[in-house]
Formats: sequence, C-alpha cells, structure tokens
Amino acid sequence: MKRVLSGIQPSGQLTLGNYIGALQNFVKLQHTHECYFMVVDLHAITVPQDPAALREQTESVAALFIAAGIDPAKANIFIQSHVSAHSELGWLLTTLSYMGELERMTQFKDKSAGKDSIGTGLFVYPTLMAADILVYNADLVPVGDDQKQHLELTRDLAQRFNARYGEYFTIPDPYIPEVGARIMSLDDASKKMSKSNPNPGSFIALLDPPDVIRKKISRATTDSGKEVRFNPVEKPEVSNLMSIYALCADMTLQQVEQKFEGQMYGAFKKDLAEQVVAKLEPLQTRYHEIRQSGEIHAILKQGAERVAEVADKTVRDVKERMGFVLPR
Ligand code: AQP
Repeated sequence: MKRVLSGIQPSGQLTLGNYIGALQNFVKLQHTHECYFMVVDLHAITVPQDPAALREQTESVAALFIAAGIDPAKANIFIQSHVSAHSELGWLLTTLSYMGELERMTQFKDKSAGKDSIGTGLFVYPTLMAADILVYNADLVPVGDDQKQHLELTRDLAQRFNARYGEYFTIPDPYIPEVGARIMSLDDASKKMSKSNPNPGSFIALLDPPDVIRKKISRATTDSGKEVRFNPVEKPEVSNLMSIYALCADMTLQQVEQKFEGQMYGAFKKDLAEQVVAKLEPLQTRYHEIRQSGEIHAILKQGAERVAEVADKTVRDVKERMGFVLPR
C-alpha cells in the first residue's frame, strides 16, 4: 500500500470547503492507502494564534476527522506537535534549503505582502512541511494548486539530501483526487472559502447550527440575474452555490440546473440550505458524541505513539548520515 500524508491547520473552524476538498477524500483514501492524517498545529502558529482558541480548535479538528468518517483503526490520526521528530527533521532540512528558493514561494509572498514585520516561521514553513512528508517517506501527498510549489521544494530537498548523503528519502508525488472541487467564499467567489477569513458570513463552518447555515446561505452574494445556471465565468457566485448543492445532494450540476429551471435564486437558496443542513447533521451529532466522551485524547495518543516509531527512526537515520554522534 502506498503511503499518503496530509494535514489540516487548526487555524479556525473547519469549513465546508475543508470537508469537500480534504476530509471527504481522506475518508476514501483510508481504504486503499496507508494514511497519515494530522492536525498541523506547528503550521498554524506561523501566524499569531490565541492559545485558548488554538487548543480548542486543535481538539475540534481531530474530532472532526473522526466524525467525518476517518477510522483510527485504519488511518493514523495524530497531532503534529505530539511527534517531535517533525520539528527536528524540519531544522535539519532547513539547513539544506536556500534563502532564494524560500523567497520564491508564492504563498509566502502572498501572506507577507504589505506587512511591516513578517514572522520567520512563515518564511521557513515549507521546510517544516517537507519534514512532515519525508519523516514518513510518504509516496503521495494530496495537494491543491497553492501547495504544489511546496511539494516541489520537498522533492528538491529530498533529492539534495540523497545526492549529498546517499539515497534515503522517497521522492513524493502529488496526489490529485478524482473529485476535487474548490469551494469559494460566500461573499466573494474569486476567493476560496477559508476558515481564517475574518468574516464568518464568508464560510459555512462544519459545526454551524442549522439556523446559522440558513442565514449564511440566504445572505450569500449572487449576481443580478435570475437563472440558476452553471457558468463559473459569467455567474461565479451561483455556480459556486450549485457546486455545493451538487456535492451535498449527490447530484450532477446538470441535474441541479434541471431541478431549478424556471425558479428564482430565493427558492434555490432555501433548498440548498436544507441540503447542507441535512448533509452536516450526522457529522455534527457524531462530533458532539466524540467530544463529550473524551475518547479523542486516547485516540490521538495512540496515533502519535504509532507514527513516532517511523518518524524517530527517520530522524536517527538522517542524523547518522549527516555525521551526528548518536547516543549509545
Ligand atoms: N475552499 C476550499 N475548497 C476545497 N478545498 C479546500 N481546502 C481548504 N479550503 C478549501 C482544503 O482543506 C485542506 C486544509 O488545509 P489547511 O488547513 O492546511 O489550509 P488551507 O488550505 O489554507 O485551508 P483554509 O481553510 O483556507 O485555511 P486558512 O484560512 O487557515 O489558510 C487542504 O487540503 C485544502 O486543499
């Protein structure tokens, strides 16, 4: 079985975008791959986080992994900071990286644009991401467009290490999911739906209560036209809502178009809200059960202990190859 690795930052409440773009695929992958799914708290702190919120969000993301259907008996679920090998390999790989290649990262350029002071963590974050992947010698990494460049850097660092110290790291490949939809923001269809967007009306959180979901969808931006027609160029907002409908109701876009032929946006939005509410209801019920039971801590502890065996061995091997004296 090929090894797949992916992570989600606890930088806010998970959104419908995270569910459709990441969690749903994780659930499928666990049946066909050896999976490593983690809550990447060390990445979240590359921008300031409130400690209490970070703690709550980290537990919440982990519980949502399970509520979404990831089975801890099938996939490794853990918190990145519970496995110290990530940070250690991150530093070792940082020393192999060059300023120039990190400066070229478009995500760094975007996130630092117009800021007076830019955190060093944001700058070196791609080398930590490389460590996350290489510490397990993962074969495949599900990546969106914005992460492709970071995976390229990971491959470069792995090849650089192998050339300098002898073949060791697996060179990871991007994994392109069969159904990959990018869900856009409810207030601006040119931006992706993001959990850290300061406007909560821009996203549907997986844990939003039904009335909040109804309100957010009823207020979602639409064009001044009337037809419920899929055309991402001319009607990006309605097309985004149609994608959400199709994914929640398990229909094709054509079926959604036919269903709402001759109907106004208001009727479409009302029905859409009910589809989203129905889709999220079982996940929310399961989530609250998991949080109340407290079982998440034992699952995360077990997950971290299991993966640490692989990760610690990698760090030991890498240090040995680089010339460190290992404790005897
Ligand atoms: N809008 C989206 N549509 C589809 N997939 C999405 N993902 C995120 N937003 C959408 C996928 O969710 C995973 C989470 O990745 P992340 O937490 O590392 O950060 P991100 O991609 O930057 O997600 P957010 O929600 O936008 O977080 P913030 O606001 O903190 O930057 C990834 O697999 C991503 O593709």
